[in-house]
Parts: sequence; C-alpha cells; structure tokens
Amino acid sequence: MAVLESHRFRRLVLLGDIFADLNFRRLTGDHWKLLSHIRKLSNPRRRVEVVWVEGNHDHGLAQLMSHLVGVPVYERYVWEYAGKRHLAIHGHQFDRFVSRNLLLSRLGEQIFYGIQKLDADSKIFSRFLDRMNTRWLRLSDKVAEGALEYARAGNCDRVFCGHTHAALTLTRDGIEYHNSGSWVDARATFLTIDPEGVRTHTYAGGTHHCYPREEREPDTAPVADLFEPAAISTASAYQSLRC
Ligand SMILES: [Mn+2]
Repeated sequence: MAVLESHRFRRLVLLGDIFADLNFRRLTGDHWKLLSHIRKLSNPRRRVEVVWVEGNHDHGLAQLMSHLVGVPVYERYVWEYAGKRHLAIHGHQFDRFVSRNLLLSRLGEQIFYGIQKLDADSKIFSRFLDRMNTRWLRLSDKVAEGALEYARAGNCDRVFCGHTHAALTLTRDGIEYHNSGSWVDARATFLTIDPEGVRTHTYAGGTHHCYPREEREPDTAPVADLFEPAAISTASAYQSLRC
C-alpha cells in the first residue's frame, strides 16, 4: 500500500502469484485492504490500467479474480511504451518442473507450508532449504534464458518476469530482461518503467518479516530467498519445486 500510494503511474502490472493458494481464509484484513485498493485503482476514472498476469499459484483464478478485484487477468501481457514492445509473463513457463508437474508441484507446496508453519518463528530451516534449492537449480538463469528466447520470438524489446523471487536485470542482443523479485522475502523489490528506462527498487519501509540488512543479497545476485515450495526439492525426488 505504501509503495502504491507513493507513486503516480498509468499502468500497474501485477506479475502473478498474488495469491499463494486458493485458501482465502488465510487472507488477513490487510490483504483485503490491498485488494480493495487495487480494485479502486482499476476504476476508469482513475485512468490507471491494472493488469494481472497469472502465475502458477493463481493459475485458474482468472475468472474469480476479474470479478473479485475487477481487473483483467492475462497469461501474458504485451504493451507498447516509448517505442518499445514490452512483455510481462510470470516466468513459471520457463521453469520446466513447474510447467510439467503442476500436481506434484502443488503437493510440494502443501508440504512446504507445513514446514513453514512449524518453522514460523525462526525461518532458519526454510531459508536454508530455499537457498540450497536456488543454488542447485539456478532457476534465475533458466527463467531468464527462457524469457529472452520467448521475447525474441515475439519481437519484444523488454521482458518482465517474477516467479524466481530474485530481482535480476540483464540485456542480451538488445533485449532487456527484468525480474521484479518478490514482495514476501527479506528484500521486497519492484520495478518501475519511465522514459529513463527500467529500474529495480527495494522497498525501504518496514515489513513484517524483515531480516537484518547485512544478510540481504546484492541487487545483481542470481540467488535470493525463495519463499515457496522450493524446500521440497531437497528430497531430491522433486527437481525444481518452487513458487
Ligand atoms: Mn511462481
């Protein structure tokens, strides 16, 4: 809410996995306030275009969400800005495990939530597993590779993904890749696009689960905390369970 209220913008792109699952009982008052705020933004009089790009977690929620929050939901969203063609896509499409094993991935999530509950106070266990998982699988790189190829095929100049929870920007052969990172980890990041270009911002305000600054990963690191089903893959039966 603080970020949304402190910026003026004409378009808001939500890059997917806004919901972790279908269990709306888990939503708190703050969550509903945010949804209500987003719904208000989408009022035509505000002249803000709100776009919801679905992720692997909120996949299948499109119809429900477009009614509940009043914004259209897209698998991928393409727009023109500053003479460039922009593409927003969550990124799980380039994460082979999630795209091929949706059911197993969901099962993994449930187990991960269990671990998270047990681990609620320290998060040490979950964070350890998350980091291990990310390092093994180099998800950031895989998603970036896939997204850049996809953008090239679609003649896009800039491609935006989420999914990995790791903020990352790179350019290859004139195509820019930007990963927005995540809202729910130690380092909350988001992207802005203006005439100057694309920038990654770190939210500096207070968050509920803020880890000490010195533990945060630098901007360009391809490794960051994954918050989600990543944990499961340490059982090695699962190759790349994640958000
Ligand atoms: Mn995801």
